[in-house]
Amino acid sequence: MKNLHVSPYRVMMVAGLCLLAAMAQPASAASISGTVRYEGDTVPKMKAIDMAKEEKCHTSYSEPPVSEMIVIGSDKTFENVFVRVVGGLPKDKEYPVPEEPVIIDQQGCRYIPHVIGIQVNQTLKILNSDGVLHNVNAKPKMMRPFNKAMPPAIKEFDHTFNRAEFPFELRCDVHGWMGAYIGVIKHPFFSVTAKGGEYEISGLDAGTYEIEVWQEFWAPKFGKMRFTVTLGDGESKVVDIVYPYGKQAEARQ
Ligand SMILES: [Cu+2]
Repeated sequence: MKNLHVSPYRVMMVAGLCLLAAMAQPASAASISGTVRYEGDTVPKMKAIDMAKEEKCHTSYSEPPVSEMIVIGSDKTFENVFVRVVGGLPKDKEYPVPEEPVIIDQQGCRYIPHVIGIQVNQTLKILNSDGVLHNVNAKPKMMRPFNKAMPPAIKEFDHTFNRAEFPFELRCDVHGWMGAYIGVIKHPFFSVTAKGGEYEISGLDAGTYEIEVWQEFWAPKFGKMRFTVTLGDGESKVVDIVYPYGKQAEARQ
C-alpha cells in the first residue's frame, strides 16, 4: 500500500499558494440595469413647437416637432430618464475623469440629446450643426454659469464643470423652446436612457446602493424617486422602472 503520509510543510505551502491566488483575484464588478417604461393606456401628447421664425430649422422637419418634456418610444419605453447612484459609494473616493468628451449638438434647433450626464471636469463639447445663431446659456446654481453666443461660424465650444450639480438647464435665448438638462456627477455611476429606454450602471463593488431616478416632468411633481439595491460580488441585477401617469414612478426588482 502506498504511503499516504503528506508532509505538513507541503500542506502549508499549498494552502499558502491558494491564499495568494485568492488575494490576486480581483473582486469582479457588479452592475444594475433595466428598462424604463411608461405605464398607462393614454400616452401623454406633447405640445407642438412652432419653429417658423427659424426657417432653416422649421423646414428640416417633415412633421411638426413636439416638446421633449416626455419622450415615449415604441413599446412605451421612456427616453431621457436619468438614473444615478446617490448613496453607498465610498466617501471621498476620487474617480478617473473620462478622456472622451460628452457631446451635445444643436440640431434642428434642439439639443441632442435632450438630457445628458457628465462627470466633474469631463469635457462637454457643444456643437452647432445648424449653422444658425444659437446662444448657449448654462444655468447652474452651485458654480459659475456661462452664456456663449454661437453664430454659424462657431461650430464647437468646449466647457468643463468643476463641481457636481444635478440637474440644471441649458437654454437658448434666441429660440425660447430650446432647452436641455445636464447632471454633473462626481463618479461614473449614472446612466441616461435613450431610444429603447434602457439604462445600465456597471463597475460597482459589492454593496448596498441608493439609486435616484429623475424625469423632467415627474420629478418636480412627485419629488425624488429612490430605491435601494444590494449587489453581491460580480452580481448583475435587473431593476425595471415604471412611470404611471399621475403617480410616482416605481422600481420593480
Ligand atoms: Cu438656438
